[in-house]
Amino acid sequence: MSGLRLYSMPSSGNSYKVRLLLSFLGLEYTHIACENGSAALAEAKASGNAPMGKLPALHLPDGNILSESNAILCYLAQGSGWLPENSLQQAQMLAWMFFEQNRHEPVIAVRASLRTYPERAHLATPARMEELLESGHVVLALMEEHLSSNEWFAGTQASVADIALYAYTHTAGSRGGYDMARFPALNDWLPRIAAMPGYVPLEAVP
Ligand SMILES: N[C@@H](CCC(=O)N[C@@H](CS)C(=O)NCC(=O)O)C(=O)O
Repeated sequence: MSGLRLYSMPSSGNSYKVRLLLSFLGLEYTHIACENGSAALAEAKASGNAPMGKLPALHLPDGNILSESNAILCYLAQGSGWLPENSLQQAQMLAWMFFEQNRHEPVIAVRASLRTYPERAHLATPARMEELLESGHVVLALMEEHLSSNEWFAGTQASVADIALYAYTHTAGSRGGYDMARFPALNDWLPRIAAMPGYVPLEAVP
């Protein structure tokens, strides 16, 4: 697969998921960086290069544009070991990816963004931050419970569910202020991902 163009936000976990899988797969692509609040982001939205108004957006060589990070992961992973072959494991993988979008990202990424982006600081009331802290610890505890008896989220090897969940979990302590010491199995899983060939950190933007 060549001729891929990725519109992505350097600081965003959703965009990082796609950059990480592209790197694991060894796929070349052109990267268009559109940081939060930048003119490049406004231009990407206005020009239709981010058709759903959000990043990441992956432009395929045939002109199709894919939105939604987890959908992009599933597309890119076709035919690779990052998608389990067995339909039960595929459903388990999707369950964790829906969990990531419905329960994890809206809490853990949101708390991190309230602490990171100055223009959002006025939304970080003590009550909201406390609520996001408590609900985030519940989400992380669910992951911890699974990882206490499983090496990966679905199947016997890493899948795109692991990438989806890794993106905002690996910075949950540093950016989100979560107490990661409570989650030993999570702390074992994070370096398993980072040790895989082709791994790139969030900050390594092409
Ligand atoms: N569910 C979407 C969420 C995408 C999303 O919220 N992207 C944010 C960055 S994390 C964005 O593009 N924000 C720019 C804006 O809203 O103006 C996905 O997983 O791709």
